[in-house]
Amino acid sequence: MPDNFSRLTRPPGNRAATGIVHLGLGAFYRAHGAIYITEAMEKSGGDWGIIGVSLVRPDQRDLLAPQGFAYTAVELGPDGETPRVITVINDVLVARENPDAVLTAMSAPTTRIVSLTVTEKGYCHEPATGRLNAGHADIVHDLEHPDAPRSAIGFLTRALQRRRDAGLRPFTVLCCDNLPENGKVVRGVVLDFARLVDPDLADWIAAEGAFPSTMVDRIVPATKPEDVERLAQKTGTLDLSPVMHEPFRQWVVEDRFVDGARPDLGAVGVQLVENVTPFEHMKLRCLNGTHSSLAYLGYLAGHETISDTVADPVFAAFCKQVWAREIVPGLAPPEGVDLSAYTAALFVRYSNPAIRHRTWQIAMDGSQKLPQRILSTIGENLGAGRPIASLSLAVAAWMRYVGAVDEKGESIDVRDPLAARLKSLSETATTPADKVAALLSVGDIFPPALATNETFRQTLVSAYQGLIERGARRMAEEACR
Ligand code: CS2
Repeated sequence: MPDNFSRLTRPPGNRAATGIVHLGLGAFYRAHGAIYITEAMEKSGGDWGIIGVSLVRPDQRDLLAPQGFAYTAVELGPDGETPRVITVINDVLVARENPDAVLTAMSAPTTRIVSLTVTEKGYCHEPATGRLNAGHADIVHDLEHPDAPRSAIGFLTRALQRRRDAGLRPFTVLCCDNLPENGKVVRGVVLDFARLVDPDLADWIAAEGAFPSTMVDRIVPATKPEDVERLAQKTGTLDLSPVMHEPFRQWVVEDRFVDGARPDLGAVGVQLVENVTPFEHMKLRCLNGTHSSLAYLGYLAGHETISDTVADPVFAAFCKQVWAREIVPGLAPPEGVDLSAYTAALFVRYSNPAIRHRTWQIAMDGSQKLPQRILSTIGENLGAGRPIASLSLAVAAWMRYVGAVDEKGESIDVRDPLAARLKSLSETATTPADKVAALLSVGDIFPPALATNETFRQTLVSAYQGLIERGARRMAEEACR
């Protein structure tokens, strides 16, 4: 690590008062929402400074505090890198260390929005149904310890309760995770949870709260030590927690905020709409659906990143034909959007060699991602008589991946809340047909109609068999015929 540079510090200047508490201060939010908010205040003012919250680990706070919570967002463009210092974060709290400080910030009268990027698994819901998983260890804990919650859902509900008890208006809950109808999902789990605590509270939240759905898009690969080093060489200043992102960005938000209180998002390119669902479907299925497909197949074929995977002509052709044959035909595009132009632009984004987005990173948490990214498309295609072979190959590749041994016989570091269960299901079964049947029985992932569909099962078995006998690359090639 470079040590001959001075550390980045917050540049002097006005600091906006806090109006937003953000749960889950990962690289994605710092490279997306935080930049839009910065620009909205530059354009139109407002007190929308952000208190970031890390739910568990202190790392982000420890890296950002000595920098006055300033950090660099580096745009990785075709013509090089453009760094920009972002100063919209006023403080970072670590919920596990001091849950009361987080609840206090969320309950402050000046806090009007609580936004979230806590990843798919952070909603403690059942991915197949979208309802609260009341048996989730963190939910059980939070019901017993309401003033020291662990889950985002426990924090949201307790803070809303404190606000109601203090006679304050609720904050708007702004979900920025890749879930379909993400506002509805978070509203549903908060109401399920609140009902277990106090039915009147649930009624108040249902009547007064706002949970607009959003579609978020920007490719943000994890920052690597060499990125930190390169940035320091370029700027002469050491930032230990920069974020790296592609030039493209999109944020589509339903314009339903409590009392209309929000930054001037429309002034900086955020699309404020009535209904975000068509945008979410398009993005989750076209982008995230192929991202996950390329992640499992590409990883098994030995490719380190998405750009490496699509530089391989077999996977480039595979990706394009999945869009054309299996994803786009079932989509109702948002008004004015040409889906073939949209997917062509996605392909250019995937190909950006400056973005070293690892297949292993995208492969994480597949149990939480498959339903909305891939399985919903397969289910609809089956109903409509459209093909499912290539997306089923991607599901079979996920099944092979969670068995935790790659094509060379080396072990895979599978990160997934269900990793242990999936591995043991896969190991206990012997034949491909048994492995497929065992994994299809995981009801948190596969809805019953899909798990019992004979066409789907048979397609998976032959894809799984093919992956073992001929490997991912050959199978992707055959899928294009
Ligand atoms: C990726 C997403 O890691 C993943 O699962 O598919 O983070 C993807 O890069 C973003 O959704 C792009 O907007």
